[in-house]
Amino acid sequence: MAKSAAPDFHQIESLGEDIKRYVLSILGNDLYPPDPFRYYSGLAYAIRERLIKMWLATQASYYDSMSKRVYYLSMEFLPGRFLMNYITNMGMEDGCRQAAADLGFGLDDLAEEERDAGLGNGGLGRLASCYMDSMATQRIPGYGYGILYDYGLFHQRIVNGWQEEEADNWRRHGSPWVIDRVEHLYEVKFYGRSEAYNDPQGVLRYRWAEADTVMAMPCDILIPGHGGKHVTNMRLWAAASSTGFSLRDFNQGDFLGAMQSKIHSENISKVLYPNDEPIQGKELRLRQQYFLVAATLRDIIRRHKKSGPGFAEFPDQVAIQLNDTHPTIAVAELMRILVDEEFLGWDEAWDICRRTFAYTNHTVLPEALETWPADLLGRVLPRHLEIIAEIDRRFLLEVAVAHPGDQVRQNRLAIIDPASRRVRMAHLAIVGSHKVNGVARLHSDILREKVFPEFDALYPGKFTNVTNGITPRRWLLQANPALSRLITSRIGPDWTTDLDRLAELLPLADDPDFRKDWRAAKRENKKRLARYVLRKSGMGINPDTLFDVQVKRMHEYKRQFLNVLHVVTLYNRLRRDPALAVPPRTVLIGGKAAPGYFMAKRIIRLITAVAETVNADDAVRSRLRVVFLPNYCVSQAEKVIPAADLSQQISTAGMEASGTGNMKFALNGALTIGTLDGANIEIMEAVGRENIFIFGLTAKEVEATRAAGYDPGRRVAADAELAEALDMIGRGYFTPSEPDLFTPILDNLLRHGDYYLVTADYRACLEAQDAVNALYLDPEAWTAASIRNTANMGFFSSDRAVLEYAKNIWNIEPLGE
Ligand code: DL6
Repeated sequence: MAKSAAPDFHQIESLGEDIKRYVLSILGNDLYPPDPFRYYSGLAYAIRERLIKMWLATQASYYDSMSKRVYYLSMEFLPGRFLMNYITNMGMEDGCRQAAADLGFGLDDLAEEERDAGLGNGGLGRLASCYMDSMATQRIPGYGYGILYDYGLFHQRIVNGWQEEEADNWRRHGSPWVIDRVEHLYEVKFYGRSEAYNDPQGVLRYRWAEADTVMAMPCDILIPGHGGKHVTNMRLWAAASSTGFSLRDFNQGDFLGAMQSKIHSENISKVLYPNDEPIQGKELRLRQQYFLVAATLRDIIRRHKKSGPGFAEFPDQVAIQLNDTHPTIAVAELMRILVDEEFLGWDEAWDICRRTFAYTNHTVLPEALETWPADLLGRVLPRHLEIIAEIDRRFLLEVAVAHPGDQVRQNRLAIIDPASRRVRMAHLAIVGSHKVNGVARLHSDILREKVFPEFDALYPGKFTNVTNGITPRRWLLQANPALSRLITSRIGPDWTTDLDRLAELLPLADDPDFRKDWRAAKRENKKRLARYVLRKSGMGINPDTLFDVQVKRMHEYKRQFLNVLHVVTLYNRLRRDPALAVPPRTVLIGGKAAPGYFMAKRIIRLITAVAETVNADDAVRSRLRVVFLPNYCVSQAEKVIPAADLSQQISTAGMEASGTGNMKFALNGALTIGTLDGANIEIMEAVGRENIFIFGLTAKEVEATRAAGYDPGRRVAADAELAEALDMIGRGYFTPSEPDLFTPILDNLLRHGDYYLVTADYRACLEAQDAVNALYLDPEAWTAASIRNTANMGFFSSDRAVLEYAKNIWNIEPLGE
């Protein structure tokens, strides 16, 4: 079906006219004066129109082929901007540039008008978006399912050096990419009670009585694969009140009362929860999770019934991937539907569930392993708590058979923790799935060996690994046109869908002309970033310095503080010896701290304070500059990553599940300075030990160091440079008017044991930075290493990752041409 549909989105000739038509007819605006936002919107609608036909053809091909489909359930997606991604994947860039120019605009300027869709916190949501791109490109029949939040992740401003949060009303001016499906509303229930009754045959059954209802409206965002022929979609749910508002209350003059239930319902999809917040116990979050799950399962079952087979075939037609524990209530919801509504027996229903679900774990941080108080869950979802209790009861019988008399083990493995009466969502996900995967080899090993060893023993073969990947379309082809052009000029264009082809660049690392061109591309990107920084912050940075970049969420385990200690040490060295033989450096740091994360916000303040001092010091300012990039987001990453020389991936080993920024940087030719954590290990193996700067304790050493009772004081006392840097921070050198500002950071380090082992890794980090300096002073050697990084990144394509999921977890074949 998809095969026969001609790619009529290539109608480039009419593009200019279409844009004008949309500005007039859809947006209801004048063509003059030519406003960039209107023309961006007009272009977006023109592109969307070209895509819709291909999407319909793709959907028809799913039905025709009766293929099994995967449903990727995620509370977060982080697509960023859509326009350039659509244009790139549809191969329409030249035509769009021309059409924009004919209308008096630069295409890049129009693209800048788009607001990021920031419906995720960071790595987990961005991964989901990369997987959507790869599923579409690799023709894996599937859909993403999530929530259409009105407000995405907050917008970060830096005011007097501090983070301030502003609401991200990303759809304030509408979004051309969101297609509302008002015709497919589903009802989602909450609260009420579970009621037992006898059916006409006298069988005891349960139903959900006296529930409140909220409507879920599907909103589709199309996802074109590379080449534009296979187009899939994310279906995001928006909440709507089931009743409009109470006319009776309104007529009696109680307008606010009349609106209240409507507001209460619509709140469900109002705002994305920032992670790192203590969300356990937040009822709205639980309601969001169930809202996503209930609406999605309704939609999946509707589609399944439409295509014919009964429930026995459900797992042969449907794979559901749980992106972290967030949608895990789906296990109980599918059981409820199958047992209470479709009247299947428990054992048959349970078998269907387990064969349908698979669960990806994205973190080993204990605070992120979700648990819900049983009484809260029982109040919001009364029947689900009963079902979970029954799953638990049967599961513990299994445990008892395997380990008779081991009550302690049973308590440890129980889904409902008998001591705290909390529902452990990870346990429910593991028990209810046929596969559980971590997201990098080390992470998967830690899950198996440390976090869930007893589950692994109970279910041999259930735990597996799929190392994360990133889409080369957005993260190289689109974000880095200069380098993409150069690569394509030497090895042709096929690397965009077959990233292993980048290995053909390897011999070119020895070619001085190619290295020169490579450096020119990097310099172009650095200039582009310098213009951006100037525009956003008024600060000039020099593209002829080493760009040392750390951009990611602010978290203690990611150790931005270690980066600061390096900066302060370098600053001290330069002040002591202005002729020091190190390359001039620009240190760029960006990332959002969760609004309630005190320590992360303080670290942002420390970075801005150090930046103010260093940048104002005439003695060093040509050798060292420090920039905090406000509001790190996907569209900013697209400018920052291609410009980086050095990528900082310095988390405490064992704590970063995978990281995906590390992959984006290396793909764009940055060299990594990092610890043996997450996917850094696999990156090191791919690019070669000599093309990466690895330092610090391994995960096993971290564990042993902590177990031995680490004493940071002794370490500091033995290291004069470390002591000096800490002393400066502690006595207010960078904030003379508020000398105690950073006491809490230092207390964490020196009085509370330095859990993240910053001081333990400090000296090794400095030595690795010395090696960075030495290599950077030899541009030919640095460039060769940079080329080898890019050339060896084939494995880290999200195409490889989704094909692994398809084969080993979903049991799905990609569709043919
Ligand atoms: O798997 C995607 C991404 C990893 O690359 C990061 O290492 C990991 O921190 C992140 N995990 C989360 C988990 N949040 N919660 N809960 O964002 O996933």
